[in-house]
Amino acid sequence: MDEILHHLQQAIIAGDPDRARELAKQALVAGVAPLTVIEQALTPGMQVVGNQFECGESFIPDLMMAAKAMQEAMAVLEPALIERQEQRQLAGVVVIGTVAGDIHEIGKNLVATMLSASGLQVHDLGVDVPASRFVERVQETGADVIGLSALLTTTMRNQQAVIEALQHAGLRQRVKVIIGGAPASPEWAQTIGADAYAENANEAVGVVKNLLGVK
Ligand code: B12
Repeated sequence: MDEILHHLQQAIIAGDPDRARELAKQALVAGVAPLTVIEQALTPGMQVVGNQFECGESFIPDLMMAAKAMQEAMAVLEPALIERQEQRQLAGVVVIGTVAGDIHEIGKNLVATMLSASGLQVHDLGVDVPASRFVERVQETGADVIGLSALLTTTMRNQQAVIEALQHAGLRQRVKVIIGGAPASPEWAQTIGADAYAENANEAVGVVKNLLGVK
């Protein structure tokens, strides 16, 4: 099992989507829990690539290939994650997306997957989502919670723009707002009037359930 996870982590670092997909399948066949695969192979693999990028040891095409490899592995793991929770009743409705101007999606996808896996109905709006689109989807779905991801210091202010748009639409009291992404913080959440912040996908599940008052 450890060997498969090690090879999978290496496939993420090497940006090899085919191998990542195959190794994710092998891990499931070997009986490894999908969450363990994510936490012990995919996330640390992406962290290595991120560190290499920050040190100038890898470049944007390398990042994109690593991201593609992670997404291929996630496509294998996601149904298994959700299947494990399929008997549970939906505990609430979440609208999630990456804010305008920002195309980072890996972390947001992970949060969306974990929330689905924990029994919530999740509407993922994708990346580069304008504030008006968040408002529309909250109206259409009657969402209880809205999740706003931002990975850039230049786009984190668009988390605030969404909160303002909700206020203008008279929806702010009806929906809880949780923010996340590398530059976000509990202090930033407080500054912009969000209800909560979570540092990672695991924490997000607990925080969202707390906001909804469910166990
Ligand atoms: C992969 C990556 C890319 C990929 C994205 C591919 C994709 N499909 O998503 C590509 C190559 C496209 C890219 C592009 C760019 N990137 Co980039 N990228 C990264 C990198 C290396 C990793 C991000 C990642 O996926 N991490 C893995 C995931 C699992 O972690 P995560 O995103 O942090 O998410 C977790 C938490 O933050 C949290 N979370 C995330 N969202 C949410 C939402 C909610 C509601 C909650 C509760 C929690 C939560 O939970 C997640 C899971 O645990 C980071 C560096 C880093 N170490 O973070 C730079 C980084 C974010 N990028 C950066 C930059 C500058 C760019 C570019 C501007 C580069 C350029 N010059 O073109 C462009 C921006 C394009 C745009 N308009 O968005 C900078 C940002 C600097 C800053 N302070 O603003 C970083 C920090 C790198 C650096 N040090 O310079 N990037």
